[in-house]
Amino acid sequence: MVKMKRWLGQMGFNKNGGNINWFPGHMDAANRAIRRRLKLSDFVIEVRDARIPLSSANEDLQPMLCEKRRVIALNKKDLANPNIMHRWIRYFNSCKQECFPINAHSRSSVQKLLDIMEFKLKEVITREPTLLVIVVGVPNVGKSALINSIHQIASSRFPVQEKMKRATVGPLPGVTQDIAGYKV
Ligand SMILES: Nc1nc2c(ncn2[C@@H]2O[C@H](COP(=O)(O)OP(=O)(O)O)[C@@H](O)[C@H]2O)c(=O)[nH]1
Ligand SMILES: [Mg+2]
Repeated sequence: MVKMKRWLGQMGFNKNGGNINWFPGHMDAANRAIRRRLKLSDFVIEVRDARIPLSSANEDLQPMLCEKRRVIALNKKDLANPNIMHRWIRYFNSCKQECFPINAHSRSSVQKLLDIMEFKLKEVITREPTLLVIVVGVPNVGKSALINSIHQIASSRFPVQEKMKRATVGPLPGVTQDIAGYKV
């Protein structure tokens, strides 16, 4: 038993090496691909789960996300305990991190998030006709649901003839396995 413990202790359970490498290559490649796009983005909506706002963050991307104009969307607020969620909001405010609780299925809630984004980008909007907004987050936090709601709001304000490209929403993680672009 003692020998076993020592052996386990010697194994590096970290992504940078050790005998067991739990950080799969495809996750590393995805982070690199996201970083490349983050460089070009005008704004970031980082989606987290309102019930677990720290453990649903992608740690590796945080240093880069901190430098971007971003809002942390605390999604699935309908499933969160409102008292605890408000304590989290106070926590993020004390860290000077802008966060906003949303329900990706609710149009009014997503509209408020868009209003914040529009306000933060108002100076850029006057210069640039096209903006790149990145929606980023770990699997299953509701990125696709949010993108579809944004799409719906946009298409009702500015009706277009072309067919809308929808993001696939699913209850299990890993429904979307690529980085997709959506014109809004
Ligand atoms: N109750 C609730 N469910 C949500 C919300 N947003 C997304 N979901 C559900 O969470 C699951 C994952 O959503 P999805 O958009 O596919 O997550 P993604 O992997 O981040 O793209 C789906 O079953 C959605 O219907 C929300 O605000 N409230
Ligand atoms: Mg998805």
